[in-house]
Amino acid sequence: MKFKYSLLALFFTLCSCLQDSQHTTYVYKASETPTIDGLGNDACWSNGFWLPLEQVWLGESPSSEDFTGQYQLSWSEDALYLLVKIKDDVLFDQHEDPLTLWWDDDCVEIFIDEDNSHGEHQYNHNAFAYHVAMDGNVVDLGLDKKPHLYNDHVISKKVTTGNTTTWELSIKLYDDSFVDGKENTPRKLKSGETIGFALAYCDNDGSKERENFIGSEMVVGEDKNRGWIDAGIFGDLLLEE
Ligand SMILES: [Ca+2]
Ligand SMILES: [Ca+2]
Ligand SMILES: [Ca+2]
Ligand SMILES: [Ca+2]
Repeated sequence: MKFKYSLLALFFTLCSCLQDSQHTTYVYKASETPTIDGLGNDACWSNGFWLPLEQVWLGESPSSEDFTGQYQLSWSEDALYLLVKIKDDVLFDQHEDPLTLWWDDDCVEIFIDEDNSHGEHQYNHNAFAYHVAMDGNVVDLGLDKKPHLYNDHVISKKVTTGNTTTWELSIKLYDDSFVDGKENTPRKLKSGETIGFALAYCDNDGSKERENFIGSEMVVGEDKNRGWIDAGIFGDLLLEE
């Protein structure tokens, strides 16, 4: 009987290990604040250390002509910096209104849980899921369950050459005391802290709905489109000097 319980305990330990499989990324402080111009030629991007954006969250696995993605991260006291290089054969922005079906247009999606608390964040600000549209609008859901623009949270510029678009972004961190429609102060970033983070790209090349959703994190289980609800699937960013 005791053996049976030990096996059961082992099973649940393995399950929790699998659920807790988020990877840790060390992110180094920028010696100089990068200029957000989509060029990616700042000192903080010069080490060439690219991370893959390759986990299929929705749709079939895309061909290399259809989609490839990689990214770099850096930080300062004031913001997290992100350089994203996306190869996408067709850039598609079908909904001009940023608050209409924003996830069905080509967009970069940035998930931030500033205190890495994990947990549910669908209609609260325990974490944010910023959809950065082709025109730079930034959308997430508010406490009223409606989409809002958070354009001052994420500043972005992108440059497209052929099939490749380089997005350069700076992201301010707001904690869970954030109130929609009120004045809120972003918090400072500091060395040694851990931030919950994931990145994704919604790829649509002309369909009614997005064709692929490719994320940075491996999500266990059948339903991999959980980042907009569950901060537990995010990875860990460890900020270093
Ligand atoms: Ca730059
Ligand atoms: Ca594509
Ligand atoms: Ca949180
Ligand atoms: Ca596309």
